[in-house]
Amino acid sequence: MALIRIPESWEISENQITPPRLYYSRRSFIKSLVGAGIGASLLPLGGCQAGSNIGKSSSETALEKSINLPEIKSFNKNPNFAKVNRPIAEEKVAAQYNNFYEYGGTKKIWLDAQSLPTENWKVEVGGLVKNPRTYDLDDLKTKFPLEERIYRFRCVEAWSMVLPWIGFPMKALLADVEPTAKAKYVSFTSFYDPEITTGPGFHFGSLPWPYREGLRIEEMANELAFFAVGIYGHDLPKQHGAPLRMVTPWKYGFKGAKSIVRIEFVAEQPATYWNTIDSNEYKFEANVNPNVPHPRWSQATEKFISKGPGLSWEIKETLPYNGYGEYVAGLYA
Ligand SMILES: Nc1nc2c(c(=O)[nH]1)N[C@H]1C(S)=C(S)[C@@H](COP(=O)(O)O)O[C@H]1N2
Ligand SMILES: [Mo]
Repeated sequence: MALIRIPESWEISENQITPPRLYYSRRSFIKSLVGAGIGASLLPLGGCQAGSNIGKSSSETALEKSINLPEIKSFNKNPNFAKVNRPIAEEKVAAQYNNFYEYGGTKKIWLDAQSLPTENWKVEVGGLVKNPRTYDLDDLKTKFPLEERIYRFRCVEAWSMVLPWIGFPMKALLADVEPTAKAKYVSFTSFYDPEITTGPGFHFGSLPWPYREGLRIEEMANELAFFAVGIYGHDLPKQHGAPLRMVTPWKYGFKGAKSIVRIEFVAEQPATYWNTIDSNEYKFEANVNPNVPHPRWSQATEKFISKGPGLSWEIKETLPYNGYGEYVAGLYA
C-alpha cells in the first residue's frame, strides 16, 4: 500500500511556529501557537489537494508499525452506530493527522507519540464513588463487553472525520464504580511525564499539564459517551491515545482526553486543560454548534477528511451536536 504522506501545505508548517523560547508571555505564546495552527489549517477552505510527496520508507515502516497492532477478537458491531452517511477515514489518514499536544504542536505527532509507554497500564477510578477501583487494561477489556461504534468526529479547529472505534459505553463503568449522590462531575486525566512527552515547545511549566477533561455525570451516563480501547478492528495506536481514551462525538474533539490514567468523581466542575488556557475560546461544555462561532473562526462548516494518498477534504455543513441531537439535546434543554 502506498504511503499516505500528508502534504506540508495542508497543515501548519513547522517554520510557522516561532520557537517558544523566544516568547516571554505564556498567553501570547498560546495565542500565536494556536492562531498559527488553526489559521493556517483553515486557509485552504474550499480547496482540494492531492498529495505529491512520496514518504521515506523508514517513516512508512514506522507508520505501519504504529498501526499494525493486535486485533481485538471479540466485539459486537453496535447496530445503532453501524454507519453514518459519510465514509470512514482511511486508517493511515487518521493515523497521521492527530492532535496530541504532549508530543508537539503540529498534526504530525504520530511518530513522536510512539514514545508513550503503554505497558502495564493502570486506570485509577476514585473520588465520590462507592467502589473505587484500579483497573488494568485487561480488566477493562474483559469486564465490559466491547463493541464497535462508527462515530463522526469534529475538532474545534473545524476538521472532521468518521472513525470506527472499539470500546465500551462509559455508563458501564458508572455502574461498576457507583458514584455517590454527591458526585456531579467527572474528571479524566491523561498520562503525563515531562521526561517522556517530548513535543517541542509544550513543556515549560506554565501550561496546565497534565491534560485533563471533564463531563457532567449525566453526560457520562448518556448512551453516546464511550471509552475507546481500539479502532479499525485492533488495539488503539499510541497517536490516537492508547490504551484508553474518551470519545464524546457530540462535543468538540478536545473533550476526548487520550491515554487516561485517572478518573475522578467530584462535586464541582473540574478544571480542564483548554478551558484553563482560555475559557473564552474553549468552553467546558464544548458541544458542537454550527451557530456559535469560535471567537476567531466560524464553526458553520468543516473540512471533512477521509481519504489518501496525500490528503483531500470536502467542505461539509456542521450539524448541531455533530448530528447526535436525538441522543443528547435533552441534556441541555
Ligand atoms: N491527552 C490529550 N488528549 C487529547 C488531545 C491532547 O492534546 N492531549 N487533543 C485533543 C484534540 S484537540 C483532538 S481533536 C483529539 C484528536 O484525536 P485523534 O488524534 O485521535 O483524532 O484528541 C483530543 N485529546
Ligand atoms: Mo481538536
